[in-house]
Amino acid sequence: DEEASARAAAARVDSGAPTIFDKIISKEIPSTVVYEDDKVLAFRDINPQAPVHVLIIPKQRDGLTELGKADHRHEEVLGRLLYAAKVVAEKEGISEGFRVVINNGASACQSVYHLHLHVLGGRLMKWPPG
Ligand code: DGP
Repeated sequence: DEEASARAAAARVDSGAPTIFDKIISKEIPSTVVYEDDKVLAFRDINPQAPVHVLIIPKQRDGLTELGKADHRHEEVLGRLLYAAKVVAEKEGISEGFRVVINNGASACQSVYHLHLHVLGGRLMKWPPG
């Protein structure tokens, strides 16, 4: 109904509140980790949109609720995230064709406000995306 969809939309706005990804980082919520180092964690998306669908997140959110909030201090971790996407693609055997996506903000369907890259592959990735 209308109230439920208004609530859902409000929940998709960047409030700066902790997200479920904190509990994934702390392992309070289980996830299937495919790559991890000191700065980033990569795990399988719970709702995969392709045969391979991995999320890559900074272990320290540090204000990076969304890409649009990035500051110069985030440049290093942004590079680490993108490089991790390449490493994950290799590990998953999709180096030949894969897609990296960042949904930024409610109108781009961002639902978790802890910056994350989607790495998608294992099928033909059509263009343009929806
Ligand atoms: P986005 O819409 O770009 O904010 O993507 C958020 C993604 O996070 C979405 O594809 C589903 C995924 N997700 C949400 N909650 C969980 C969870 O608890 N575990 C895992 N593995 N993925 C989750």
